Amino acid sequence: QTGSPRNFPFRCLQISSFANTTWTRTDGLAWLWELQTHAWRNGSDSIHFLKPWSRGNFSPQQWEDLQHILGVYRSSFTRDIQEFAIMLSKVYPFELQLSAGCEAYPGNASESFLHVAFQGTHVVSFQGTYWEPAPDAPLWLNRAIEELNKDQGTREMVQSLLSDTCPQLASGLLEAGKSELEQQVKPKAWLSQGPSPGSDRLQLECHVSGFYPKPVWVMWMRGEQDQPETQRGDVLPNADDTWYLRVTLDVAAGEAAGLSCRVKHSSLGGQDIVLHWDGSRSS
Ligand code: ELG
Repeated sequence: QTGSPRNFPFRCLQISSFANTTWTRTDGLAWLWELQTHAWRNGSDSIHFLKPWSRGNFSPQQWEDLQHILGVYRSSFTRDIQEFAIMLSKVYPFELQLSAGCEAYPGNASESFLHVAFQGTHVVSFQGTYWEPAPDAPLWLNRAIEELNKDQGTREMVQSLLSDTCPQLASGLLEAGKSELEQQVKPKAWLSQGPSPGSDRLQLECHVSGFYPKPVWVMWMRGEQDQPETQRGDVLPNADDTWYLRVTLDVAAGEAAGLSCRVKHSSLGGQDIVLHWDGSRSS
């Protein structure tokens, strides 16, 4: 996309595991769109910067302050939840996941969110100035939410983190990381033969790797004709912020000749990659 203004959400994730009354851990990570920018490991006092621009436009003092707030929060959260677990007789082990963040829009507008999941199901959100149960949250949660809402100091801190700190950090990151976010990395593609799906049948594999951003189109073709039997795997992450995809086609051994794999990606500027199956390699 050229020139069209786009939005890149900034997401902070918290993963808290409560194994039993004594063993717990909490990890945090932050993403700007598809790129991980920060990591905050359980034992660590400091937030780890994963990109040269992860500081955004925050001063060292602002990072100190934020790290301090989050450090206090992490230990209070763990203690709170252990207390709730007793009060609500919640059975270990359980997982809590938080997803919080914001997205800046053209002008000065921005939108923030904070959602909490218990055992993988959305149960609580922060809306405006209060914690609120999710529409179909279990009733036992209301007790916890009532308690949480009594702490005005915490509500005010959450509100200011969501409505001030988050958009400021996100826009600074966006400015500093823009070229990396908007970069285009071309895929490499290659063909191979998969495990035989049956007698006289072949599995043709087309591998596409190293591309950025994520959207990609890959099809097995006969000439100009899409092969609708094409099976697309999941787009999987490589370790270097690029993506990988495998696309397969099961065919009768005699029909493999004349097939090709076509790759369309924004980095290729309309010059699709086309790889032809070499009939002599198989059967
Ligand atoms: N408050 C100390 O989530 C998500 C980012 C939140 C950052 C807010 C940080 C505020 C904080 O650390 C804890 O509060 C005391 O000290 C504050 C100043 O540092 C203020 O003076 C405050 O008034 C004072 O009370 C406070 O202990 C807080 O409760 C920590 C955890 C808050 C929280 N709880 C939470 C609970 C979140 C999601 C779901 C649940 C219930 C789930 C139940 C499952 C069993």
